[in-house]
Amino acid sequence: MLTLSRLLWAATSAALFVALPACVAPGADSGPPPQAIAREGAASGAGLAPETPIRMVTLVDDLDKPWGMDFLPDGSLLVTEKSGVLKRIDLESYAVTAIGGLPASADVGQGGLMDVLVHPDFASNGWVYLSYSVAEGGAFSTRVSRGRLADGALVDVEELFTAQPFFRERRHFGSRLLLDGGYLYVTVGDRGNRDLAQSLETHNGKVLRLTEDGALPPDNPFVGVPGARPEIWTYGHRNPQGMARHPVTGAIWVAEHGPQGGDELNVLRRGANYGWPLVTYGEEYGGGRIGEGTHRAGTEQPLVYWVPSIGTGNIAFYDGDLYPGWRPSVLVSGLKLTRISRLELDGDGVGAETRLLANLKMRIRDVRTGPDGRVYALAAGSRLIRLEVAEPAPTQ
Ligand SMILES: [Ca+2]
Repeated sequence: MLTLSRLLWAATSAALFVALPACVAPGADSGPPPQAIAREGAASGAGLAPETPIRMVTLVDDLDKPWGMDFLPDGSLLVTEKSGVLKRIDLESYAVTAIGGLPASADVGQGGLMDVLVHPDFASNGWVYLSYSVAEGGAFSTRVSRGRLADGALVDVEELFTAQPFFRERRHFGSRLLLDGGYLYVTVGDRGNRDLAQSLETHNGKVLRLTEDGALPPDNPFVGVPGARPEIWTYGHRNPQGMARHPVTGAIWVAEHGPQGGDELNVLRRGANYGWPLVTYGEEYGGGRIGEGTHRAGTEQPLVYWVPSIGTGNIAFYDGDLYPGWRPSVLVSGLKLTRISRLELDGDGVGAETRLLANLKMRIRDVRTGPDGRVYALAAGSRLIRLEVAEPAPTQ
């Protein structure tokens, strides 16, 4: 991964991007130093091939704080709005209709109606999964329910999971959903109680694994461990809000928000500890060390971390051929350094990074590859956008 061009590229800019080797063994406490350190360059970064010009097309511009989206088999799109509304967008006419029958969610702080996930067998079973915040006695938590979408409304709605315990804090709900191999993966943030990310007694700061019906898989790593929540798949996360399955390796990759600096991209390994708050590449807001550094025995190193933070939203893999010059990549949306970060896949890890849409100053919450092979994103708190190849200006 280390190339001269990357080192030259490193000479030019602002945000630090570090790719760590993908082969760090579970529990490794002192891996080799980062293989590549690149400062994200201006477009003129030395030695880099010119990036394919990409333009952004706004398809819908009046959404109300859209948070998550997923495609239906007919090519239309379901989009959540934080206030508790689920909308269906026809991607031919761009007509927007609200879906009825939603469970009540609590629009508080960073919480609300968050992710939506369409079952891979939706055509036969109709299941749509939702994650959202719920209130109970002035405290809040993250819940996952599903319902069948029929005639513009959810029916047969059932609660599958509620993270425990509830807290009055209104942040770090996590809430990204993924179905893979019949299992439902759910991210839950630390809820602002960072030490709980290291406690197996709560669901906070964890990635959880359930069956797609919400039951407990008997082969989860902490089943039978006294005091441990058996839904836990991995722990030591801060606020994971991006999750996708690698199309080649099948591994699940998760992006999580760091504190000040230290956003991470992690590759999930069953039962592993991702370190928060014992180890981090970030620091306290306003400065100040957190934990004991960047490495610790028994904790996983991130595949990638960002200093300063880009404010990671969702992630999506891309291995299509619609965008000339793109190699298979993972796309990471940014809420703070407003852009989409495209990291080329390199074996089990990543190579060069390219920033997309960085000049537009829009927060990007979710990014997905559509069934048409094009990249869609939720941007600027109101827009559904699509990335298209910019045609060269006609010459006279
Ligand atoms: Ca970590």
